[in-house]
Amino acid sequence: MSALARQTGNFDVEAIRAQFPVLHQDVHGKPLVYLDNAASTQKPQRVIDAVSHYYELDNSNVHRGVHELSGRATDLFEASRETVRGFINASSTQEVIYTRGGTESINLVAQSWGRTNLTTGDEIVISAIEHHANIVPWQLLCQQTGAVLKVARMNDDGDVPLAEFEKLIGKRTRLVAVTMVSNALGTILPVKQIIELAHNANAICLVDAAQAVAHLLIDVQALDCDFLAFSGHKLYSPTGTGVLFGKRELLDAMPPWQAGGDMIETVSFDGSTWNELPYKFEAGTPHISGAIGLGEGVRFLQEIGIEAAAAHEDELLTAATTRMKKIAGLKVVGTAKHKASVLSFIVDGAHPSDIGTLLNQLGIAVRVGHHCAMPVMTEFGIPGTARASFAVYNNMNDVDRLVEATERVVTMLQ
Ligand code: 7TS
Repeated sequence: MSALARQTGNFDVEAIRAQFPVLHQDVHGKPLVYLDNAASTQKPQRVIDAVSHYYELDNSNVHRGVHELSGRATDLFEASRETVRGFINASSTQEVIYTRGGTESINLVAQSWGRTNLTTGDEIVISAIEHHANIVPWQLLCQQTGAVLKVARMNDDGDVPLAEFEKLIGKRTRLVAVTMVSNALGTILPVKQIIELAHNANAICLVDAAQAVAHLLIDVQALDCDFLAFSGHKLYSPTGTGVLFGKRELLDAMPPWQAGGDMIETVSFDGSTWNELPYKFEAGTPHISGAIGLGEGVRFLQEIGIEAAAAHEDELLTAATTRMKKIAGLKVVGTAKHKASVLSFIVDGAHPSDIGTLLNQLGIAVRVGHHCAMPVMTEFGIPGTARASFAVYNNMNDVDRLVEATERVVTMLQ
């Protein structure tokens, strides 16, 4: 029995691959190796089917109709919310708000909670390895409120030691906003301890789980996070979908941030009152087919088991890292002890975009550039990296192809 089979029971990567139609195609005459999963994962047939089934048979607006189709659409839409609730172990579906994605979830908190609660001199603490989506909304909020942004520094491994947060979190801290997994480096941050530090200082904590949600078990009650944000499209689900989890007492006290249909209880020209949670934060017709697809994407991953998926991805990441490090002139960027899914690298004398372009010619999809984490690149003094990132359907053949192709590309570029 292989090490993987021992670890993960009956995990069968080939059976999983078979569920992803997009993987079975040639690119530039070579079978596609898709390693751009940190940007967006592919979708299994059952997610595609759930979306088309809705359009073929149930298409209608939600929450508004007494007719059959609207009832079915609403049931499917709300069943997905319940699936997501269970997946992150929120205590109620009222704490699960549908958004357009992780970016929108973070902006919602910045604009609704932030503008209501922050004032001049209050501090927001983030880490040096955040995606722009967990930097720029706080910069805007600081401009709007006079709050101050503090950044916990990273070390040469691309890790952010807890001591860096301890240094910064204090009396003036009102919010700590951190990623659970860095998209550029793969670093896993100890969010549970960071949340504890925030709470000890009477601050709240938002976790950006965009990169974590497909790779790490998330239990919002065990973590005790106040907000948690993620996107559906990195979770085997449609683009344009996302979730904001928020603790009920916080959400209850927050004003709506977008206004229109569905989010109201009553409207008159003298004023309006708000709908109950989560609808207070879901103005307008939502992405119904997307939410239905999101529920199916979550069920897909739940059936595999996130621990089994993570063990498989770790095995691929470890094998790929060990072998890539042996290529002369290649340097892995991001060498933290705890990592998930992401292998970022640079090659002496070669620009990352040339590496990506040549790998593409060999049928291999990786991402190149700053990965919307420009401060990370600045800190390392590099323009960007080439980034391979693994999902549950990648296999050892993908690792072999990546390593062989990179060896070839490096020879060509040096
Ligand atoms: N936070 C992290 C850690 C991310 O990796 C991303 C997207 C976001 C937030 C924003 O998610 P969105 O779905 O709203 O765009 N990261 C990437 C990436 O690494 N390559 O493309 C998108």
